[in-house]
Amino acid sequence: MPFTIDSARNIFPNTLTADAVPATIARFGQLNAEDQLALIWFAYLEMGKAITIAAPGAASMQFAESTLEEIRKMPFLEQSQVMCDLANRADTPVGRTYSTWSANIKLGFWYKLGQWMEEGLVAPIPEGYQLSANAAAVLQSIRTLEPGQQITVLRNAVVDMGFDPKQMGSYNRVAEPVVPPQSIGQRSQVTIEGVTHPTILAYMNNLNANDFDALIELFAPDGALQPPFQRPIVGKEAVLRFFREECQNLRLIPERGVTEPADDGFTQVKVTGKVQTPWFGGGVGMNIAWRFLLNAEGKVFFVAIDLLASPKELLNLVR
Ligand code: 45D
Repeated sequence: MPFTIDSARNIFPNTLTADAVPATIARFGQLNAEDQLALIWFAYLEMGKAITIAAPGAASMQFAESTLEEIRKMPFLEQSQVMCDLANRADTPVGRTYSTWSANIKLGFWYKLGQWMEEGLVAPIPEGYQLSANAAAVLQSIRTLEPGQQITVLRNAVVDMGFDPKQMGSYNRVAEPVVPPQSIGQRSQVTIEGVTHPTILAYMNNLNANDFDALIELFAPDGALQPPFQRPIVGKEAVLRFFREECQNLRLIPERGVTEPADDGFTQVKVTGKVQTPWFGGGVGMNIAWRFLLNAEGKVFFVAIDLLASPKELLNLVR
């Protein structure tokens, strides 16, 4: 039977992903807005002791600047209301603007607000704020996660805020401009124990070099990419847009993998290794698997990127 995107999602079904991340996010989503904000604040403070955000430069802030200025000028009570409205996904002007932003701009916006909260320019979480029992339990589960999973929980919490974009009709998405790809002489070349397929090596090297135009040519026209805990993004145009909006300055450090024949002349390849985000640099290495299905022409028909349950999974290359 020929592969479909749906059947391709099941290659290497033994791969154990970090289910604690969506489970934690679901519990977080049940909390009231005040608890959500306070919880993130406490989690962020605690994590800040172990891992520092390398933020300056990770996002260009000019896109959120006018909204940030507007908030800075508000009295404390109004600032708190704006933050609660975002957590509540309320239909407000700020909530609508927020929804037009790429994930990176949303993160940069909260990063700035967090700094201002520390400096006393934006309403703090009230001193002595008592988390509800449920919120305290969610915070406790976040503490037990590994750093790569903790930063994914924080990221997903931020990305989910703001007014529901599906209810907004048509709007212009706001993302940072795409930086030019690294010059050929500067590029690093990965090596992967057990994998020599040129498409796989070129995938890693082009993504590391921000060369999205070369990267997308590795995909089949109907090819798909499935980011961690998301539905597949299908078709070259949509995948290219995702690369340009969400994938600048990632560092992929694949370590090992397996290559196996599949039906219809397809080839399945699983690679495991680390990925670093520009937000935390070398401070946090996420344990990642790439599950590729290449068509008979050697083009990417499907690739899933999974956040792994534990470092032990880096060695799990069985079918
Ligand atoms: O509410 O091969 C306050 C793909 C309190 C592409 C706050 C990939 C109040 C293909 C503290 C102010 C992309 C899929 C909030 C590979 C409050 C591919 C602020 C994978 C919110 C490999 C909170 C890439 C703040 C991966 C400032 C896996 C929180 C990338 C900041 C993963 C949190 C990147 C930050 C991750 C989190 C980045 C900066 C997980 C960043 C996380």
